[in-house]
Amino acid sequence: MTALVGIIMGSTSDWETMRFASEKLEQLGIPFEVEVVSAHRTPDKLFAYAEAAENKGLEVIIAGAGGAAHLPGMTAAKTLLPVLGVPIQSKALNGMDSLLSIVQMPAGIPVGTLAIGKAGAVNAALLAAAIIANKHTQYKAPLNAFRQQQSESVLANSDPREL
Ligand code: RP5
Repeated sequence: MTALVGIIMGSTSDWETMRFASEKLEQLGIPFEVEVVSAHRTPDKLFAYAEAAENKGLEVIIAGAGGAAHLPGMTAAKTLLPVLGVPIQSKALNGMDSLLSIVQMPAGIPVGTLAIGKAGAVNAALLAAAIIANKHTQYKAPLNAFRQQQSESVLANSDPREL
């Protein structure tokens, strides 16, 4: 099945966060691909990836990076596909560096920036799914089922002392 979502990240060390995006897309049955692409260490690969993305069938790119996190912004600069940025929780500055370098894009090249860390990775997958479900409506049912299951689980555990 052709991948609809591309999950890219600046380093293999980002996988411990980005795997949550991959797990969520898998749960929803949305085809995706995963690749390490570094804005700084492999800049030519980044350009090639972003330029080829649309033609190979990708519809959304999720880009996770930490520190001087230029991957989402540079990817967005080289493709018209929507790019969702996930700031990795860096060790030195706890992800504030990642967040600010992803979110503060200049007007003209948008990156949809999610929360730092796991929540951002999960929500990037859910947002990608919502975007894709506008055209591929078969993905609305799993998205709805996820929301319903999430509500039921919260309602079923309303007394935290019982956990
Ligand atoms: C960024 O530098 C990566 O996205 C990663 O979050 C960070 C550190 O990379 P490693 O030194 O762990 O490879 O480019």
